[in-house]
Amino acid sequence: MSVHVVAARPFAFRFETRHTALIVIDMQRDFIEAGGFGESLGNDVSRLQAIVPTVKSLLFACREAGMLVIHTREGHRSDLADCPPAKRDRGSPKLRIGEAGPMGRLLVVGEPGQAIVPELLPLPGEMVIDKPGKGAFYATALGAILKAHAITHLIFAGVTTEVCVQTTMREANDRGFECLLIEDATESYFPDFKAATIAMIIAQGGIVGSSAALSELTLALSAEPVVA
Ligand code: TIU
Repeated sequence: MSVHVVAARPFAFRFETRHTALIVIDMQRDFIEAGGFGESLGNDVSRLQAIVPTVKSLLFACREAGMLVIHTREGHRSDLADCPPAKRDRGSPKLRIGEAGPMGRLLVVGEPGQAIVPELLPLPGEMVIDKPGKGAFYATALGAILKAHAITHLIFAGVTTEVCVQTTMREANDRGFECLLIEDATESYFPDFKAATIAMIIAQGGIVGSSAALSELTLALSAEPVVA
């Protein structure tokens, strides 16, 4: 076994690249650009735009290391059959899921706003998982795909930290995956919520997993793997 060791908090993340996948959550125009779903909820999307270069560097590092890369996109069928009224009708957004905005129908699969931002487009062969919920395991093939690739370790990035990223990380935790959050490659519309999410993940001895900066991951990948 050749193992890389990331100096993460609260414990080191030890992983083999062939059993590890990068999961980039929902880096979609609908959350990151003006006129999308995120803005319709009253959020300032510029906070999320700021992490795009870091996520790009993370993608580059994981691709170079030969790791499996999976992208997720939140989105619903065009007939909204998989969008429960409890999700669509809550709050008082400017536009609701399925209504037309400047980037097409909000959070509908295949609409321009549901696409991943151009800077982070998947490479040919990289998997894209459309998910109707916050967690990427719910109502998707993610679990089966990870099993088929013998993946045991997951590295997480994307948006938003306390909603889809944390939900997916918790789902993964319950399914037995070792999880690492790259804290400068995730963001929230609410800085306090991002900080609280990282604190929650790493508290109690790493109750959901561990957390590290991208620089700590790239350092681990550039070092000779430890033979264990
Ligand atoms: N609103 C919010 O913070 N997030 C979402 O609705 N979805 C994701 O986090 N992807």
